[in-house]
This record gives sequence, C-alpha cells and structure tokens, in this order.
Amino acid sequence: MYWNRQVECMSRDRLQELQLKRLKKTAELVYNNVPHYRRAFQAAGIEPGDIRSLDDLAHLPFTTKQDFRDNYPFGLFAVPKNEIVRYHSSSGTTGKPTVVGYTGGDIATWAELMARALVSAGTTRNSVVQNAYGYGLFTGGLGVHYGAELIGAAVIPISGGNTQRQVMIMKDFGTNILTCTPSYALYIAEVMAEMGLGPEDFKLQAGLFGAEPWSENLRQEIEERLQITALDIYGLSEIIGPGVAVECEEKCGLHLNEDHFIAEVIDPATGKVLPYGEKGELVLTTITKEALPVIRYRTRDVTTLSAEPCLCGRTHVRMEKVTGRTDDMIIERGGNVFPTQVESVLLEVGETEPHYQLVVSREGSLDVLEILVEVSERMFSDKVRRLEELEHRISERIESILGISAKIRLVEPKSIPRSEGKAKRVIDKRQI
Ligand code: DLL
Repeated sequence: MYWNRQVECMSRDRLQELQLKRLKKTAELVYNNVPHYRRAFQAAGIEPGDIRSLDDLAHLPFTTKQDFRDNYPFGLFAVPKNEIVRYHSSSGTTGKPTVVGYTGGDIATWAELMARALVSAGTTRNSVVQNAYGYGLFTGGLGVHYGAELIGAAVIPISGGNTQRQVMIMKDFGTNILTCTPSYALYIAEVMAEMGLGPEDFKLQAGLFGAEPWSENLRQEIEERLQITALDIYGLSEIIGPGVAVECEEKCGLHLNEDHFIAEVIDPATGKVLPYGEKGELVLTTITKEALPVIRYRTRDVTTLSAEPCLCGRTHVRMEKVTGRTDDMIIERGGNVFPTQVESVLLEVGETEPHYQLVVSREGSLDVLEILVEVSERMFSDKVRRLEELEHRISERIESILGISAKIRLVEPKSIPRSEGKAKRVIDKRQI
C-alpha cells in the first residue's frame, strides 16, 4: 500500500532530476537568506551557481549540531519569523537545545511524509492509531499526529507514560496501530502481561517504532510479544522530525524520502563520501524545507545506503537499520561496538529478560564495558552457581560474536529503569 504511489515509485532518473532542481533552489535560498551558509559556502569557495550535477553536493560544506548551537535560537532560519507557525526543540544533553522552526508549507510536507510512513505500516482511514510518542517540543508526538489525521485515521493522542491506562485504552478503543519507541513498546508488552492480558485481547496490527536504535532481534521479540508487524521509522528534528525514512513490509531497509532529502554516507574521520553499500555516517540535505533548510547535516548516525530495487515497488534509496550513533560507540580492547550489537547478542542467547544497560568506564585510553542484564524471577531465585554459569556463557558469546570482552552482571528482575521514550542504554562514566 502506498500513500503517494506516483512519487514513492518514481523512476530513479526522474527522481534525480527532481533532486537536482530542488537542490539548486535550496542552495540559492540558504546562500541569500542565511548568513551562516553564505560564509560557509564562501569559505569552501563555492556558489550556488556552481552546482551542475548531484555530484557537486560533495563540494558543499557540512552542517553540524555545533552550527545549530552557535546560531541559537533562530540564526539558521531562512524565512522571516512571522512565517513560522511551529517550533520544536531537541533537548541536548549539554549546552543549549536545538531549535527548529516550520512554515505552514513545512508542516504540510511533514504530514505527507508521515502519511507515507503510516500507510506503509498498513494504516487506513479506518484505523485507530495510538500515538504514544511524547507530545510537546519533541517531534515524535505531533509528527505522527498530523500524518494520521491526513490519512483520516482516528488518532489517540495519548503521549508516553501512564502505561496501565495506555493498555486499557488500547483494549477498549480497539487500537490497530501503535506508535512509540521500541523500548516503550517492550515495556507496554510487559505491563499487558502483568495485567493478565495477551495479544488476543487487542486489535493491534502493526507498530511504527523509532527515535532510538534497535536491533533486528528486538524487532522479533516485540513482534512475538504483541503479535504485530513492527516497522522501523527514522528521523531527526534538525531535518524535519520522524518520517525521513521508513520501512516497508519487506523489512529490509528504510526507504528514505528522496523527493525531500538527499542522503550521503561519509567516512566520519575524513568526511569523504563513501559508495553505496559502505558503512559510515549518514549525511542529509533537505531540498524542500522552507523555514530551516539544512545543507549536508552530519547526523552522527551509522548506516549504509542501497539503491537496489525493492520488492515493494518503491524506488527511493534504502538505508539499513541504524546501528547507532558515532557518539555511542564503545572503543574496547578487542574492537568497536554499538549498544544495539550487544542487545542483539543478549536476545539471541535468550536466557535473560530483554532489559539491559551498558556501563562504560575508562582505564587508560581504552573503554571498559560492564553489561547489566535482568533475569526473570524464576531464574533469580536459582542457585548462585547457575547465575555465574549464565554470566560466563553470555560473556563468552559476546566475545565470540563481537570480539570484545565485557563483564556481565545479572541483576534483579525489574531493576533496570523502564523507558517511556528514548531508553538510556549507556551509562557513561568516562567523563566523570
Ligand atoms: O527522534 C524523531 C523521531 C521521532 C524519529 C519518532 C522516529 C520516531 P530527535 O529527538 O531529534 O528526533 O532524535 C534524532 O534519534 O539522529 C538518531 O540518532 C535517533 N533515531 C531516530 N530514529 C531512529 C531509528 C527523533 N529509527 C536521533 N533508529 C537520530 C535509530 C534513530 N536511531
């Protein structure tokens, strides 16, 4: 099912033609209206008129999170303030938050992208969409909301939290589509079971889960527990919010909405553009944004791109499920590892609960990793020796698959905080 077949299945030649036309326009817009970009273009010795093909994108300067901070709050906007109809903001862990603004046109674009995403997960105008992403400055809540309304589905704007009520409403209102972070979906499943309810008590069909990295094994876990199809949705405030890319029913990569964004993957160390298929940092350029166009934004998200045709018929490039953020990579004696890779192994061993946290500290120049994993009530009351054996088994599996040595600590049931939004998987003691 498509929302906009004509665009979602457009031939790649036509798509690239459209991208070039829109890129040129965006470059003019930022060069003329945003002092930061004029300076950055000049420093790179390039003018908008120099862009002749999509390959010329590689000559344009990157934009970083720091550029947003340096231009806080509105310095990167390309339209007068009275054209802004909405602000969102992402809460940075350090320093000033990132502020993003939208014109009426941007909100319409965003709703279109979210409609595509929701339809990809099977949403129709008859669906009930329970939107458990946070409403507010976070883009998740309102992003999904506008897309669902555009389709004509019924939205339950419940936001995150109050999980028992969440489950009750899901049952009583006959929710078909659940939207929230994957970690919250797992918690909802846990609370359902505690309330003595099973998938048969609900009308759930599919979930659109994102806003944080999650492994293929976590997808399987959620699909089994909730008996639904779980699809991945990606996005970020700086670019628009959720809806930049979304999986189709094939579940083999997220189609990136290339009529609105151009994607590149670069080597994060050198900034060099990598060919499709190679893993690196995703870089995104908006080509239709009005209020806050962004040139070559360094997302810090690690993925690969593929332009191979997809069985679903969509032609837009697919990005592999994001492995993690470059900032979250743990550099251990044996190699580098992302939290999702650890998650994947834990779920594969399968003898613990799917709740974990990584504690990273530093000895000399290397990170030391401790993995806290919950065990079930039954297991916890077992003999200490059996628990030690399990710790050993997990540690060996982590070492053989990921090549790193980590200390495993099995912890009491329900002792790892549950997440109602983005889960905090890593406790970083390196800076302390
Ligand atoms: O998380 C937007 C969003 C809302 C996406 C709801 C999907 C669903 P920010 O708060 O600005 O925006 O955070 C963006 O979250 O750079 C990634 O590191 C991470 N992220 C978002 N979606 C995914 C995903 C929203 N599907 C940052 N897989 C991004 C992995 C994701 N990481």
